[in-house]
Amino acid sequence: MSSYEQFVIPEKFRKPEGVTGQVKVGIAGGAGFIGSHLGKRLKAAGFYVKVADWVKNEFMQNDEFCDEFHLVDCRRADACDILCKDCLYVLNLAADMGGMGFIESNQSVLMFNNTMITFNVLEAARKAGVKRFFYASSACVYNELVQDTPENPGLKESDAWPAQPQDTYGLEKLYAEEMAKAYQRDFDIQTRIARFHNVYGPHGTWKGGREKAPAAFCRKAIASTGELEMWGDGKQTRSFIFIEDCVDGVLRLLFSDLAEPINLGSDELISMNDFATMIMQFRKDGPLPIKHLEGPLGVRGRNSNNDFIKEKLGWAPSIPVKVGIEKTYRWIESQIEKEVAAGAKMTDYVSSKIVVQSTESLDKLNDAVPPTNGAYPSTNGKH
Ligand code: NAD
Ligand code: GDC
Repeated sequence: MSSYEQFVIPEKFRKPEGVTGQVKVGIAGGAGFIGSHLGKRLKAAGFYVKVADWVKNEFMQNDEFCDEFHLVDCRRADACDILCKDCLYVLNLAADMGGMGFIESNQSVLMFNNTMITFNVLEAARKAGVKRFFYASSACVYNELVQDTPENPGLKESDAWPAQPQDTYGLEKLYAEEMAKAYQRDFDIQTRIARFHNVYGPHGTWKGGREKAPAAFCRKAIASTGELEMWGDGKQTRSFIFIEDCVDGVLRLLFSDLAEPINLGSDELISMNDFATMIMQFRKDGPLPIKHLEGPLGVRGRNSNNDFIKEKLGWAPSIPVKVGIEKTYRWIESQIEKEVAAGAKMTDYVSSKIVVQSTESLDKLNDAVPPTNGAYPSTNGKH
């Protein structure tokens, strides 16, 4: 089955017996990249979408992806109660997250923040009587020892245990998976867990340090002139899933019977050198030489094994990376054009930053408003 055939949510979930009016769905982190795409899709399917996030979406008005927006901090139980009230389904997409320029240099703060979010959203969902719960896990849960060569044959779901994730980001995700599984065993709540493998597409973070390789390479390919900078020797490998496949997969999983964590990733393995060269084909004057720099590298090779998702859902992501990355490139090009017209310089975009850890978000835990000065750089200070 092609991923271009969008999943249609079965009527029994859109119009369940005994529910009058629109079914309410809550999305924690719903102003973020994946959350806002999901909100848009759920709204179009007829759901009433509630979003809780501590920032506003940078690229869309609230009414494009939700019916109700709560500017709140999901590390707080009271904020999660507001989100989950009257919802039949809740999706937790909130996390203090980013690519290699963020997760390796922010280990303590992100672990505290994400643990608080994990606890509070799930417990608020139980208290509110939510029936189905989705948790956004990550390929970062996998044991680093099975990712130490570029020729990764594909991580199977069982490779997560025995556990040795590389960073605290992955360890927290693994713990959160176990918490969601325990809630399902013990309480009247169905939990669904997907391990995302590097999701990319329009509206994703593309600058500031939290962006991942797809957006970073597009941005650099557009702005660079002599050489394109890259962390590492470029022989490290990954697979990348386009946002449309990701949204489709989340909905297929949420409304399925599959209660075990599954991979939601592409199995199209590519080296960073080949990926950057593919992206540079979109430049008017062709590819540039690559300049290899020291930087945070992550694992040596990571790929998704999709046997389990094919067996259980009869579907797997299939949008070729070349197709998705061109759409992403054109979108980033339009963002850069806008910023340059407003006074930015092309040279601002040729290097990637590493986000330095700050305790600002910890110090503001009990404040009514989220931190504003760069603890969450993707907002550009807008709240
Ligand atoms: P994102 O940063 O665009 O979205 C996360 C959202 O969570 C942001 O809007 C952010 O403001 C919000 N958030 C963070 N802390 C919050 C808090 N305390 N209270 C309220 N809102 C808060 O990232 P994304 O790419 O959309 O990722 C969504 C989820 O998927 C995250 O859980 C992430 O860890 C997971 N994931 C993403 C990828 C990927 O490649 N994008 C890969 C693996 C896992
Ligand atoms: O950041 P990322 O896409 O995350 O990096 C992929 C590879 O690209 C790394 O080896 C990195 O060093 C290299 N790279 C080279 N230049 C650059 O300018 C750059 N920016 C970035 N970001 N990378 C560059 C991610 C996690 C996510 C998420 C997914 C799940 O790890 O960071 O939070 O959970 O995994 O798959 P990646 O794929 O290592």
